[in-house]
Amino acid sequence: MTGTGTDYSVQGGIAVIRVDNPPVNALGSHVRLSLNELMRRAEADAAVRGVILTGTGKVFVAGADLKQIDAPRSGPSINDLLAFVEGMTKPVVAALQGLALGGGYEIAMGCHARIAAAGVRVGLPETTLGLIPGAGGTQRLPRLVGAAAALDLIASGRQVAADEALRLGMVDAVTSGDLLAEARGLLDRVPRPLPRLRDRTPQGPAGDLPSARAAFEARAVALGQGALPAIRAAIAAVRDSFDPDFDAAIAREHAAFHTLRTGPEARAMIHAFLAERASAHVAGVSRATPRLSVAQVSIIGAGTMGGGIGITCANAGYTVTMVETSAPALEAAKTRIEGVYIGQVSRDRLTPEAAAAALARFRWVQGLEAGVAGADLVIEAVFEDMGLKKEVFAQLDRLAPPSAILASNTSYQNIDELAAVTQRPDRVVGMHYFSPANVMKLLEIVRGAATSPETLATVLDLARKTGKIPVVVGVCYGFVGNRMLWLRTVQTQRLLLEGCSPRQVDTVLTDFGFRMGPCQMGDMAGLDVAWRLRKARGERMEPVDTLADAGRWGQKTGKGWYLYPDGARDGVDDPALAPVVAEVAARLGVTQRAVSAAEIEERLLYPLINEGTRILEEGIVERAGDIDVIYLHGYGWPRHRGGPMQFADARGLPAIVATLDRMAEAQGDDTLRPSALLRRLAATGGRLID
Ligand code: 3H9
Repeated sequence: MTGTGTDYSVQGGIAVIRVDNPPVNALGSHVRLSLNELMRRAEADAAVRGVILTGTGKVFVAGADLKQIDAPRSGPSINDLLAFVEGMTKPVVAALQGLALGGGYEIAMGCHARIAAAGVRVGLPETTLGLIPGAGGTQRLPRLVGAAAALDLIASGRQVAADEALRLGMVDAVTSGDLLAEARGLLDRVPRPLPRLRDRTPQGPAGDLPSARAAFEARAVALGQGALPAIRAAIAAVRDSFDPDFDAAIAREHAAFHTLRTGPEARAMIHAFLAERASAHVAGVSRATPRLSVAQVSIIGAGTMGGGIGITCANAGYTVTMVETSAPALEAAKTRIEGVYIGQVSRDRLTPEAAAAALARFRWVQGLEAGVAGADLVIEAVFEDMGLKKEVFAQLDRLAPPSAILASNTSYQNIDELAAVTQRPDRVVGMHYFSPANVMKLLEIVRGAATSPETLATVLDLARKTGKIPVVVGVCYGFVGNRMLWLRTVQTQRLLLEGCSPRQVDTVLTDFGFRMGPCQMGDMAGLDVAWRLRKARGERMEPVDTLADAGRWGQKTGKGWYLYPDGARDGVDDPALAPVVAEVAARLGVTQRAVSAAEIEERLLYPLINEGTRILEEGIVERAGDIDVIYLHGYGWPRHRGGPMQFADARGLPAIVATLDRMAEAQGDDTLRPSALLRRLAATGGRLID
């Protein structure tokens, strides 16, 4: 590779321009400037009769450089490049040797013809980042595949395999032979005058668009609020492709792209994309870190959580031993797990063969000794009780092969204390799955003080192989997600006491973009769960425990914060609830009042954010983005709001600090005071996200 991110060579009268900008050949400014220059060089070189544009590695070009998306631009743009290519006297063929996404596929559309290696995928995923294609994609794709199909591809952002791309007309040829040789052949066949998409009119009657538009707007709503501005802009831009003034439509597309790029949704969604990738980088772990080989996983405790973990492992090809203390418990687990597979087959999520193959990977064993013999990884998923967990860990250490990793699925407990009861603290780690474990993507991987890089690397690999999004966190009570969520729980209860209805509280969060609010979540999970734990500890939380006392446990008892007549899943408001809560408030001396939606939002989110900054301060996570990944994938934080840390930056740290101070005063609760980190960043104009 040269410093330009490109390579240029002339072979037999054909200039081959190769993008070579690892890791994904993104269109950084150096690549953009160099492509502009190299096309001009090829056009000017009398010895060149045609140009092949190709890439290096698995990716042709992954599109705009998202890490530079905010950098000021100078020099010719990709639109300038494509306008130049379309005006060239020599044919240019895009030879797609790997994925062509976003700006990458837009460049290919600006060439005179396109050929793809078999196995290549192409697509315009910009809407998934809150953007629209901004280098002519909304104008050229309708001319290639028709307006309705173009809108479908742009609004879904889906990647299209080579065969389908050929069928749709997105590429002119697909080859499993020598791509460059085939591209040369295609160059010779390009008709004269050179075909330019700008000269075509979009295929398909313009009249089709209104109905397509309605369908896409409906889809946009279903996708969530984050996608809406981008999808609406995409609909408008594709409609614009019927304007015969191509250059004017391109200019409008560019303006719309720019508006979205600098808007809140795209900023948040691009951050989410990059944070997900950044969280894969873990201090002390690299590709060179040795891995322990894992084929057999033993799961101790075959309850709902253990069963879910077993399913994810079996689906990924591991042999899974489910371990229980009694035969009936094992039998119940077996029935439950088989039920999950039957459900997946009946919903067409899995073929009967795949379900049978996964089930065949399970072994059902009673007792620890037989259960962990031969295990490479043991995941403990017993009742959340430290005494019990320590006992289990001490036994596991005696019984499991000395090389085996011992993981705990605890949601709260101290991994170092568990490691201390074993002779292999380097091989002890936390694997905090979220319920239901076979569905939820997030996995908090808890690194203890002694956890070795090999152990971490091994469980990280397993997590990815099982389709999880792992985030490494340090030891603290509740780790990252639950520790922060507790602050929201406290505020929810205080808001309810102060006179907010469950609906008011929930609506603020669903308007924010969450699928559910805290009361709806509580009703779903069961209000009795935490109530029982508190009772055992002699603690109380109001008003929720008054509801639990009265048997209002949520959906399972037909009433909780809401009523669920006839087993309904969506709760209806209960007029009898407010007086019950008002009585508790009066007993506790809490004055009820009208609380604004803005205050509810601040109280539900700012203390949680504040706790996130303490977690960051304590080094429990490596970077603020890791907290966001945890909230995006484990707690339903809407993607177009970036995650709690990105949201805090966007909202403005000084405003959050001032509000937290006010809240601490008003509630007489100094734990609500802003963290030192938050205060410092707010005072110095700093940000949580680098
Ligand atoms: C666009 O094109 C706008 C245009 O319409 C208009 C302007 C021309 N930029 O995902 P991975 C990094 S919008 C910068 O783990 P994989 C990533 O952060 C763009 N960096 O690999 C990571 O870095 P690190 C439309 C990027 O093999 C490394 O590459 N395009 C970009 O699993 C590896 O990433 C898209 O939305 C980027 N565009 O998957 C495509 N992409 O090593 C976005 C990745 O520091 N990209 N990185 O952690 C992808 O979907 C996947 O990365 C891809 C490879 C499928 C390409």
